[in-house]
Amino acid sequence: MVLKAVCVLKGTGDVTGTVFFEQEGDGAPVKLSGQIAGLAAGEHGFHVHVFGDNTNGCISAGPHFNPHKKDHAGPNDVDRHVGDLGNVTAGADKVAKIDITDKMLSLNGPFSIVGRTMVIHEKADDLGKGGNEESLKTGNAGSRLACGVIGICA
Ligand SMILES: *[C@@H]1O[C@H](CO)[C@@H](O)[C@H](O)[C@H]1NC(C)=O
Ligand SMILES: [Cu+2]
Ligand SMILES: [Zn+2]
Repeated sequence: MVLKAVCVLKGTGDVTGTVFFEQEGDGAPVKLSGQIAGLAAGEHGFHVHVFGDNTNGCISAGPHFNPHKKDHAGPNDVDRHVGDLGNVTAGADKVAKIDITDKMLSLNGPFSIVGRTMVIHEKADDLGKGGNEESLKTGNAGSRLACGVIGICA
């Protein structure tokens, strides 16, 4: 059973972050905490992408983690990508505090996010409500500012 995981996010610019994950057991919600710094003030899309591959930077992480073949949506939608966590909001200090509890993510079982990549984006995620095709894939969240692989920790 994996109870704790961590992700250190880095990119080609100033954005850096650390996200901690905790799950009390398989089937329990996952609690995310931590912070991401160096962001423009405002909302930034935040997702789990399918591959734990950063060989060519964050682009190698591939699309959103979507094992159930759904359209992109928001974290409170029943039909969504497993990786859809919506937005985090940076303040005037350029820091976004992460405090998310998610019922669809898991650190265990066949749809575990361990070994996949967290990505923080340039723009706000429109949660699939943008009215165009890209909205149903990426939420129009723009480029990938920083990313990191989710790893097991003590
Ligand atoms: C971004 O996601 C957050 C969290 O799900 C949501 O509250 C907010 O409305 C979203 N922003 C946009 C522009 O859709
Ligand atoms: Cu993303
Ligand atoms: Zn998505």
